[in-house]
Amino acid sequence: MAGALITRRRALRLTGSGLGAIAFGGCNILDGLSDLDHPLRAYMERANALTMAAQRGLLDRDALAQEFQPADIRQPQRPNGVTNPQDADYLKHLNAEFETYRLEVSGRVARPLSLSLRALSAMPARSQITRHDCVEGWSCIAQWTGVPLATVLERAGVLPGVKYVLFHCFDTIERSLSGGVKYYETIDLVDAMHPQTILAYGMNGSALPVPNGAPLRLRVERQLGYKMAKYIRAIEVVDSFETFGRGRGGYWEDRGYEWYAGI
Ligand SMILES: Nc1nc2c(c(=O)[nH]1)N[C@H]1C(S)=C(S)[C@@H](COP(=O)(O)O)O[C@H]1N2
Ligand SMILES: [Mo]
Repeated sequence: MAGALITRRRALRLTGSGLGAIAFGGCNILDGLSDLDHPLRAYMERANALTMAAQRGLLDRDALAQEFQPADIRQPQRPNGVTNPQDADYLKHLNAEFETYRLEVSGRVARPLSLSLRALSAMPARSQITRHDCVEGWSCIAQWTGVPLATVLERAGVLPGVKYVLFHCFDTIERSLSGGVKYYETIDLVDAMHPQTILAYGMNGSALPVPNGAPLRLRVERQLGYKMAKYIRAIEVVDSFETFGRGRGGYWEDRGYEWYAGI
């Protein structure tokens, strides 16, 4: 997979420099445009810059996050945000050692799913040692093991044209008289299908601990920590996230953070 990505990167980069050569390397069609101030030339330069920018955008979204070695894991993953959900449905599953847990997959899919942890761990697994960057300014390297989100979405059969994957979490992050706000997050299909985007049930060789999101948490390695929903209850494939929460695509996004938290 990495090989294919690299080949694609190289192909795109070559295409980019090829365009540059045509536009600025004295190609015939530009012979009459040697005047640097010619408006058509300025237009073409701008068009080329746009093409390059679009390609870079593509490259950035497809590229793999850096992976590390076991020796790089120097400290436990620092728990952050909610670390001990007290929600009744969560506690029920926790007390049953998550035997009763089912990941619900619904929304714009051909086949809604209800997957036990056993079913999830019977699917092809991926492990990766990556760095978690929190917006608060700390990082931790840990090993994450889980099932690629792409595998689950392929099993559910995402309908054509859908844009986002919404993660509903068990934990109430903010309490209020009306019952409180539960954590939620969204990512787009590009990140959802990325090979390093996994639903993790393992961390540093053990079952995912409760403070880090047991039984299931998202890893979306090209973005900041707040995108990585812990305590995932359900996944919903949606065309828009405007009707959820305050409409910005996540608990923290609703409070001013960027929706795309690229690193
Ligand atoms: N459900 C849920 N997911 C969450 C949070 C949370 O409070 N609740 N906090 C987020 C933030 S800000 C970070 S940095 C990471 C923390 O993951 P960790 O506890 O494994 O370090 O989880 C993210 N996902
Ligand atoms: Mo964070």
